[in-house]
Amino acid sequence: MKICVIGLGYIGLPTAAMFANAGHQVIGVDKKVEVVEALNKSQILIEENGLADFIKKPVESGHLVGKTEVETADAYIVSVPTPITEDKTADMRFVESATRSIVPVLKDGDLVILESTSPVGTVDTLMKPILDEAGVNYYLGHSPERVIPGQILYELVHNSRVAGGYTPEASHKIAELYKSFVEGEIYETDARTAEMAKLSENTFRDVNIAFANELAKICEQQGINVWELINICNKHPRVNIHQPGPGVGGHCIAVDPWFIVEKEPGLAQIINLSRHTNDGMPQYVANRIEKMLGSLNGKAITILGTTYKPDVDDMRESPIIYLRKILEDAGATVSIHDPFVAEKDLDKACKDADIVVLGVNHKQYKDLDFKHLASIVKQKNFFDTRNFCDANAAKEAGFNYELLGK
Ligand code: SAJ
Repeated sequence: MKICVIGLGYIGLPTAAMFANAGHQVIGVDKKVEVVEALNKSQILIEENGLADFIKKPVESGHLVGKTEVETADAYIVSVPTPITEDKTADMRFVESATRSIVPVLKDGDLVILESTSPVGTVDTLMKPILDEAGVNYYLGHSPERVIPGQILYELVHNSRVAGGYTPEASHKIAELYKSFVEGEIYETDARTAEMAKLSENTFRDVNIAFANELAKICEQQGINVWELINICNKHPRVNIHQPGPGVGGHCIAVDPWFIVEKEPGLAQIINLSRHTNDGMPQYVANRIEKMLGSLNGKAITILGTTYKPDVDDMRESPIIYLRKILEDAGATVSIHDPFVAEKDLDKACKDADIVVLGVNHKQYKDLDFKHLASIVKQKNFFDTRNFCDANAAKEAGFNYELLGK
C-alpha cells in the first residue's frame, strides 16, 4: 500500500520506518523542513535506540520518502502532537490541521488512522466532520501507539495493539494494515473505546505512582523506608505498586489523565487528585532539600539528571525542570549535570556544591565515585530521589546521605 504518515516525531518516524521496512511505499510528512531534509539524507534528529540504522535501508531503497506536504495515498496515519494547554485541556490544533490536509486528496476506499493520544470523541466529533467534506466513502479509526521511549522499535512489533474503527469494517482494515509488522495481538473495537483505553492505561500508571508518592510521604512520618515497603508488598502475587520519585514527566503520563478529567471533571476524582499529587512532588523534594541545608537562599545545588526519565534525551514535562525553578526562586544557584542534555563534566557540575541531588537514575550514576565527589563539593550532602545510589558508599565517604521516602 501507499501510506502517508503525518508527523515524524518519536512515534511517527519509527512507525513510518516500520511500514516501509515491511514493504509498503511510505511518505513521511512533516512541516519542519529540517526533519524532512534529514530523513531524505538517512539522518534523524531525535534519539531512539536503533532508529538511526532502522531508517537507512528504506530511505536508500526509496520505500521511505520525506515530504512537507500530504500527497495522495491509500492510508493516512496521523501522529502529530496533542499537547496540553494552560487550563489542562487538550490542544487539538495539530490533529485538526493534519486532518484538513487529507481532505483534498482523500478518495473512495482510503483509510485514515489517528495514532495521536486524544480525548474521547476525537475520531467521531473532530475528524469525521472534517473528512466528510471530501464527499467520498472512506474508513476511519484510532489505533493508539503504546510504545515506551527507549524501546520503541521492539515494542512497536511486540506490543498488542488496539484497532478502534468508526465502523467494524474500519476496525478490521486497521488491524489488517498493522499486521504488516505487529506480532502482538491486535484487538478490534470501536474508536471511542480505543481512545479511552489509551488514556486509561497511562492514567493507571499515574494513579499508581501517585499512590507510591503518597506512601513515601507517609513512610517518612512513620519511620519506614518506602522502598523496602514497596518491595515487600510487591512480593504479593496480586500487588504491583510503582516507584515514588520527584514527580511524573514525559508527554504522556503527565498529560493524558487530564484528557479524561476534561471530559468528566465531576467523576474523575482519583484521577484529578493523582495528577495534583504527582505535580506536587518537585515542591516536596525542594522542602526536603531545604531541611537538609537549613535554608535554600544562597546555596549551590547540583542536580544529577534533568530528562523526564533515565537514559533518554527527552526533557518534556520533566519534574526536574520544575524542581530547578522552585530552588532558584528560593534563592539557590542550581547547576545541572546530565549525560544526555546538559553539562557532561561531572566534576565541573558538582564543584563547590552545598548538596548534590540525584534527580534521574541514568545508568551513569549507578557507580558514583563518592570519595572523589567528597573532594570536589563544598558540603557533603547528598539527596537521592530514586533510591538508586549506593548509600553505604556515600556514607563511607562522609556524606550526609538522605533518601526520598525514608
Ligand atoms: N515514573 C515514576 N515511577 C514509576 C514509573 C515511572 O515516578 O514507577 C515516572 C518516570 O520517572 C517518568 C514518568 O513516570 O517521569 C513516565 O515514565 P514511564 O516510563 O512510566 O512512561 P512514558 O511516559 O515514557 O511512556 C508511557 C507508557 N505507558 C505505560 O506504560 C502505561 C508507554 O507505554 C506509552 O506508549 C507512553 O506513555 C505514551 O506514549 O503514551
